[in-house]
Amino acid sequence: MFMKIMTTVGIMGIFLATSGFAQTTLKEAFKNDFLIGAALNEAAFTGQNINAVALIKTQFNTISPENVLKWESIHPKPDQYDFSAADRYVEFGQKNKMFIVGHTLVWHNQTPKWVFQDDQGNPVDRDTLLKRMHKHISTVVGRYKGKIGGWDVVNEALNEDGTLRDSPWEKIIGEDYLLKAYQFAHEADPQAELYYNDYSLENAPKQNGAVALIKKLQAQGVPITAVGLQGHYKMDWPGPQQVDATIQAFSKLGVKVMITELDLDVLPPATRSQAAEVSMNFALQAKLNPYTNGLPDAVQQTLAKRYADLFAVFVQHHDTISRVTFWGVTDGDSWLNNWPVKGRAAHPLLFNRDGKPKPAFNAVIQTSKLPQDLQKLM
Ligand code: 9MR
Repeated sequence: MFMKIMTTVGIMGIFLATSGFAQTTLKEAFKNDFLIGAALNEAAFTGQNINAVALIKTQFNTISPENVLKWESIHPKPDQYDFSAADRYVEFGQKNKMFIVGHTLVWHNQTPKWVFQDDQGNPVDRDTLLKRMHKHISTVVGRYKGKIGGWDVVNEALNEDGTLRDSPWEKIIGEDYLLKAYQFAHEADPQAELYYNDYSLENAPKQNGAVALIKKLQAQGVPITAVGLQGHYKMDWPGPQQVDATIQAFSKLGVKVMITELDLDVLPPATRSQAAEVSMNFALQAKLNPYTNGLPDAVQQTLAKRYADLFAVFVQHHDTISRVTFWGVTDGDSWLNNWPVKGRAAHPLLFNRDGKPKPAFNAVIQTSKLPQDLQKLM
């Protein structure tokens, strides 16, 4: 099956290269398969980054907020909400008729300490934290009711071994904090899609933990719409077959699968870990930062092939996959410029620092059914 897909991809590549159809856009190429999106930073959705805005409008039909809807941004103090940036993000999506994603309601990162503490700095009790969670979710989801189409309700609740992460949410409330978060979100906007979002769900232990978690939530009556595979991938991990098996494992639960934060790290690994754990930080060394003057052709081609292999799997599963979102618009925006080593030149996306499409862009377009449909017409 894989060989067949790969051969088709190759033939289509030649067809496109000679026909000039590679000039199509991502959202056009995949319009019959899934939504195509990008995570936006403030410079993008406020219009300050004019080049990014042009790219976003042309290429994408769904957006995610890279940081502005996180707890610390939107609710920095107990009685203080700041919706200024988030409102502009949502307005940008509405104005451009895009599917607007909310990221994220309940997470252990980018959540202020006060959420879990009383005035003396001691941990609050279960009831207090549940009340805070309820207030936060009903306020934020309520504000964007009917505008934000789907929410990453709980983000990264699992450890790499598939057990529940020992986060302050889990420690103070207990494991039903997840059930409560989904119930509160559903109550605040019954029409909104509800997602569980995490990284390295392609690895068996974590995947098994996630499958068990989703089944449990479903048994408790949570209308969970989709599982988000973040897709912070390496060049050698996960393999296309591993991604294929992961999509199937979640699809069997009757939920959609979304690729929510896609990027491919071409830089030399600073760690063997496959986790997108934001707390990791290693010292900058020249050997870890080889592409400061741009990506050499050979690496561009390897990146293009890797993207094509992954998209071939996504397209094959177009019935299950509802959205593929890149974590950033151009390479210059990517969080990978600062993680897990600060100050590197990262090249993980489809558009370079000048906003020009890389060879990976055409390789991705060529996996869509669009060229196949065109060929039928010839
Ligand atoms: O891209 C985000 C970066 O700007 C922030 O500094 C970082 C801090 O936690 O979060 C990044 O986004 C993360 C996302 O919210 C959840 N999955 C992992 C992403 C990359 O770290």
